[in-house]
Amino acid sequence: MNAALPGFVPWPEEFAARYRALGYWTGENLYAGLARGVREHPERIAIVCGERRWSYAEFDQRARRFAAGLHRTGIGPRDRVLLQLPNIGEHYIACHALFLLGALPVFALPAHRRAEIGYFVGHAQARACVIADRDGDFDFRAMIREVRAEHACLSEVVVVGEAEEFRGFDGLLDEPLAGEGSDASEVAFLQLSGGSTCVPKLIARTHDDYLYSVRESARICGLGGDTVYLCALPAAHNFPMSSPGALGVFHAGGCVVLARRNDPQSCFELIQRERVTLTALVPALALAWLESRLRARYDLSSLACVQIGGAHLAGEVARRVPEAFGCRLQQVFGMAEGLVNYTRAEDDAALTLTTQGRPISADDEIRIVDDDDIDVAPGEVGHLLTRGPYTIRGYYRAEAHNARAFTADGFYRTGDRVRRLPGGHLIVEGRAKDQVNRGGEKIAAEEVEGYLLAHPAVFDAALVAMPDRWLGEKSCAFVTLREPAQATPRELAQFLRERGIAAFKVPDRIEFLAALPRTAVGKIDKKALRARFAAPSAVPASSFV
Ligand code: OOB
Repeated sequence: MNAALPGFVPWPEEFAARYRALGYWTGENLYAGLARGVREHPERIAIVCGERRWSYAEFDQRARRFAAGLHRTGIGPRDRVLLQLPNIGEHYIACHALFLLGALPVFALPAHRRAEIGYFVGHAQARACVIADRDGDFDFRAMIREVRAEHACLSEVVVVGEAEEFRGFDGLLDEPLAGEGSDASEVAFLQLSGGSTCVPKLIARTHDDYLYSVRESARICGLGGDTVYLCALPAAHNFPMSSPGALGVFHAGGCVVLARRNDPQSCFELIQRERVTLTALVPALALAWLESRLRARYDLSSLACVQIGGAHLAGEVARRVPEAFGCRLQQVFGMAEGLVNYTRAEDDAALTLTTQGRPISADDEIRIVDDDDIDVAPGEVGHLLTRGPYTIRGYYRAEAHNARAFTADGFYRTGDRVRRLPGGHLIVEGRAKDQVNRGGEKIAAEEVEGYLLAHPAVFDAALVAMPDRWLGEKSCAFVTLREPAQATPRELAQFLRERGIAAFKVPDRIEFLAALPRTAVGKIDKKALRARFAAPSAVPASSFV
């Protein structure tokens, strides 16, 4: 049993025993899928990245060689290693090398900047990081220099590309490390939560629990050796990683094709060239692909299924998918904290188009409750609470927050408002958490409000979602100033950028008000602020940043 990583909240022993007895937790670790691939079909292609094609045997060798190199620098079991890579093969090499070592990847997204990366490194006490040299004109090495100046724990920096004073990724490849990987009851990695609080939360997932969700996802989605999966979303996100994502594909012996960019042309080219059978999109991306006239110029007939999840999928967009792509639509409603729901191949059109699916596991416990945690009547809308064999029991090192985010008996408060059909399918009706879901990218309102409040001219700030045709939601900050005309929207946006936050968190619009509306108890009335968007003419266009 887990002499757990400090800060990890384990399942109570009776639950863990039950999940093992039921065969959910098998004791296999996340390296096992790759190890099996090498045994059973070493020559089969596992990863396509640009012109590079790696077989399972080559993938395994590279992961073992990288693990050996990392080991030589002193990285070992339970050490945290921040991973921030674009969609390139090195991402999977690094993460499997860490699984083999029993070290923990901390999965950052390429969009994250100094503020987020600094926080993750500090909170996880990361000893090393693996980054790319640059992305367009953004230099990750320069960012890491700044992060390192504040976090002495970060002793090793590995760079894919021009390493400058750091270690080069390829230079670290050494004689392959033997071994099978770590104890499956251990924490395997730290994933980021979309969050709704002032600081992002880290999610610790174990090999046992995660592999269960990967294995079942691969089965539910019908993956096999002939699956060719296009990874169009950022590879480190939970959806393209495990629902069923790349890990599901490796588990099933299929092939993952990495899309460096996810614009229609780049992806259509890859789908045609590699005969892609499956991909996962957020609704905003699905809409961009649907609207693209380039669609007719490519042979997309290999597609068997397009998965859509991560944010609300409008019914009219859902309806267009099967015909436009000549394939099945699968809705996915998941969360990095655990619970994942899928519509199934056997579901009729109505279920597929209008629901977000049903849970993976018979042991995913679902409660739908009112504001007082009382179960609502069947079919009514309420807050979704969940507990199960792959849903965390607490965030990593977040004791005070955990007391609010989980019930006393261990249910996770998802912050989503749902209703359930008699067959168990869930329909996401909205959310109670204070978050903006900007095309699948989650923005915690409190976090951005905190950045705004740090500006000397800002007296108060409230971030809310505003509807957007392409992204579903964009963010609008309503701000009151200490003195009128002390700052412009443009200056505030620039101020946020200079604080080093991900670009998607900078409000799409900043609006000045004389006072923020308040509820009877004196809280900022975000509902009233959101209602302003019902009459768009009420908001002057000059406030765009
Ligand atoms: C996925 O994971 P996260 O952690 O980025 O975000 C989770 C949240 C959910 O709590 C919900 O608010 C929203 O994203 N969400 C959806 C949705 N899928 C996720 N809202 C409406 N409809 C959907 N289909 O986003 C994620 C993780 C694994 C698989 C798929 C998505």
